[in-house]
Amino acid sequence: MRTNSVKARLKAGQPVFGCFITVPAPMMVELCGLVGFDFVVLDAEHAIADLETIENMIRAADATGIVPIVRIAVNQPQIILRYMDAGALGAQLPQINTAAETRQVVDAVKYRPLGKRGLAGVRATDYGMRLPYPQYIQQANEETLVVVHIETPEAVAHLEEMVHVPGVDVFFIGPTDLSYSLGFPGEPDHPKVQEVIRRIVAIVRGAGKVVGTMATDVAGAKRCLDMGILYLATGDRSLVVSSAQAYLQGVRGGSG
Ligand code: 3PY
Ligand code: MG
Repeated sequence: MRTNSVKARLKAGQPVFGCFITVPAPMMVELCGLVGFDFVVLDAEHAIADLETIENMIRAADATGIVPIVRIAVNQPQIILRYMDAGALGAQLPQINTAAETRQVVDAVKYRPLGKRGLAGVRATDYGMRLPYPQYIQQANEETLVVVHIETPEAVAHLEEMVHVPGVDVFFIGPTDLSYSLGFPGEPDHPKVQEVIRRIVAIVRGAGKVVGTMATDVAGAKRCLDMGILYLATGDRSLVVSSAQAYLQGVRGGSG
C-alpha cells in the first residue's frame, strides 16, 4: 500500500494543505494532485459522489501522488469500511462529540489489535496480491490517518477526554457547523466563536495532537498557521468561485 506523506509531515510538525472535493469527478482530484496540494478530502457528507465515484477519485489520487482522505457522513464501521477498502488513506468523521464516538471511529479505521476493521482482499490490500496480510495490517495501521470533527458545544465539553483516545491524528474544527451550533450561523469570526476555537486549539495542542480546520483563503489560512493549526483545507467551490470572480473583475475592468 501507499505511504502517507500527510501523516509523515504532520509527525514532523510541518503543515499540510488540502482541498475538499465536492464535485464528483476524478479529474478534480488529478488537478489538485498536479497543482501540488498535499491531500484531498473527498466529501461523502455534504456532496453527492457515490462510493463507485469515490473509488475512482481515490485512483486519481494514487495516479497523481496526492493523499486521499474521505469525509464519511456516518460513524458506522460497515460504512467507514467501504471507503477504507476502496483505498482511502484516511477517514474524516464529522459531528464527533464524545470519547466513545471517537473510539468508534478508530475501531473502524484500524485493524486489530488497534481497532476492529474487517479484513478482505480488496483494493486497499492490493487485492491481497502484494503484502502478506500481517505486514499489510501493520502498514495500514501506521499509514492511515484518523480525523475527527469538533463542531458542537458537546464536543468541546468532552474534548479533554477525546484528545486522549489513542489513534486519532487530527482534531478538525468545522467553522461552519461550530459557529452554527454555538448560535452564530454564518459568523465563524464572531468573538464568541473565536474564543471557543482558541480553547479547542489550546486543548488539542496541549495534548500533543494536531489541529485542523477549513480555511478557504490565504489570509485565513495564515491566521490558522499562526495559531499552530497544521492540517488546513480549502474547498473546490471557493477556489473556483474566487478565481472566477477575480478573472471577471479583471477582464471587465471592475464591473463584475
Ligand atoms: C464545517 O465548517 O462545519 C466543516 O465541516 C468543514 O469545514
Ligand atoms: Mg461541518
